[in-house]
Amino acid sequence: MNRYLDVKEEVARAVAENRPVVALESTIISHGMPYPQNVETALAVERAVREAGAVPATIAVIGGRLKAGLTPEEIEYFGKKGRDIAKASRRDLALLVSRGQDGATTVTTTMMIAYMAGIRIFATGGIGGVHRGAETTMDISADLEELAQTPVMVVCAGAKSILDLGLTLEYLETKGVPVLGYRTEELPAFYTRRSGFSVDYRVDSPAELAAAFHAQDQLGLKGGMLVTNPIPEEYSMPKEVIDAAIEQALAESRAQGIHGKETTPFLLARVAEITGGDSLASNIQLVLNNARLAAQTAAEFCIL
Ligand code: PSU
Ligand code: MN
Repeated sequence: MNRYLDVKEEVARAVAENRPVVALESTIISHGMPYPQNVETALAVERAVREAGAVPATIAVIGGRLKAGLTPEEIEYFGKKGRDIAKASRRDLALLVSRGQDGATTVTTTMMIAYMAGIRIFATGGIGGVHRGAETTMDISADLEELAQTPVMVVCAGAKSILDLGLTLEYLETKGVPVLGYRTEELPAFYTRRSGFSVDYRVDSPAELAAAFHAQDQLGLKGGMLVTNPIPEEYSMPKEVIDAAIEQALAESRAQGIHGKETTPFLLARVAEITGGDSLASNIQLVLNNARLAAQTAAEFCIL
């Protein structure tokens, strides 16, 4: 076991006994939603995982320790400190550890720490990807490279169209990452169920998802698998509303010269502010929906 890793007792026991565990990220808490809804959501997501029969393991870096499984007090701490906690991607881990600092884990570092802890299934809201204009900025999320190399299944609601979804799919294809649609042929776009882009495969049950991931493992293929689960119809947002908010946020980000690791949090926060409470309510519901699917899939994966 990695000497910098602390696996919460309940999580370690479940992993050792081959019971279902679902990893959850902490950037969504510190950078993805405002306080106190971020804490309420993180706790509700953990409850949803439990109700679906799995053990939740929210992942973060605290005082330079890699944590697989947080206490409610630690979740409160990450929510309250919000953007004062460093967003931790792969390139940040060594420095956070050597300096004994805190970090909110993105999809990338959550996958890494989950895998170190023996956790194979991870639920979140949306992944990072190829940004619009990446042909000049080269802004491509490390999440895509992590999906290419770390064998963890990521259950998400697609990606927000703050990204170039077409280029994101091309990148994943190049890297050999299967993109599955849960009960859909079309890639969902986070707040909306449709994007106009096709997924690689439609999959209709948690058992089928688990079987695909198991086969990938047995084949010795090293990378991850991306499961895209559309937001439930009743919580999805009108496409025009969300598109207009995204265009406005992108224009502001360009005007203010936002770049690097600030881009995604800036765009997420502005879209949430422009659309008010509506997008936050949708965001919460889609994460809960993903947590349930991940828990069901983890239960199926355990018995293979
Ligand atoms: N997209 C969302 N919500 C999020 C993120 C992305 O809709 O919370 C977060 C995730 O933690 C993701 C990270 O891993 O942003 C990607 O950041 P970047 O684009 O800087 O790699
Ligand atoms: Mn980036």
